[in-house]
Amino acid sequence: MMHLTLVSHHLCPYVQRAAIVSHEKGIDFTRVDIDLSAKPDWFLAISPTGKTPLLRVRDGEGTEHILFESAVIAEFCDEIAPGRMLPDDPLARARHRAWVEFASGTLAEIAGFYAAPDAAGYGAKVEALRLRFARVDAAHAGPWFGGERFGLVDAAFAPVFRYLDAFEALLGMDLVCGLEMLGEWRMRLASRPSVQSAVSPEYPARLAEFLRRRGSHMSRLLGQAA
Ligand SMILES: N[C@@H](CCC(=O)N[C@@H](CS)C(=O)NCC(=O)O)C(=O)O
Repeated sequence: MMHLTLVSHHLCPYVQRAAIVSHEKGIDFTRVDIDLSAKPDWFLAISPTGKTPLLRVRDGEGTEHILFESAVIAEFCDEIAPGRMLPDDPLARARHRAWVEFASGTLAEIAGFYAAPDAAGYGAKVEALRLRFARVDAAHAGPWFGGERFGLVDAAFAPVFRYLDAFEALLGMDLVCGLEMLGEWRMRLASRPSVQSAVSPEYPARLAEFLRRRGSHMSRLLGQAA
């Protein structure tokens, strides 16, 4: 019997993927949140990248194994419990992995968006993000990304869409206007229990505070909106 500890940060979107997949697969884990601005020594000693999520896996013999990279952790959680969140067909599976990677790239664009120092950089990120959302809208089958089964691509995009909820609530900004299918997928994801439980009830307030303190163009817009 394995014991899993997910080393996390309360705002980290990559951690949410691992939490969503674990919940979907009925896998129990202990969650330990750390402060990424003052990383504990024990974390730095075991983490090759210094990033969350990190999964500590204690196997049946008591030996600890360290897994890092959210996409790898999500696939591991998928593989250790019955049912599959990736398609069986190799081509479809490869395609889904590519869209998980696309979700990671979208999270990186979002980080660039909320950290953009000026209006020009901010505007460029808005355009880049709109293009990405149009791409994923065209690739999405419905009701979930790959069709009838909730999968790893759904788990990867749920944290992306959670940011959109915050941008809408705080700035009245709609980055997916006109993309009807994507809008429905997003709402379906928001009401999924695994997605809801991947963050704490304090998440929206913490994220708003984080965005306000970036010293970025978005921080200034949030200051004006307050
Ligand atoms: N490619 C990594 C990205 C993880 C990542 O960027 N985590 C952020 C928090 S959301 C982090 O730990 N940042 C701390 C740092 O870079 O020092 C993954 O998918 O797990």
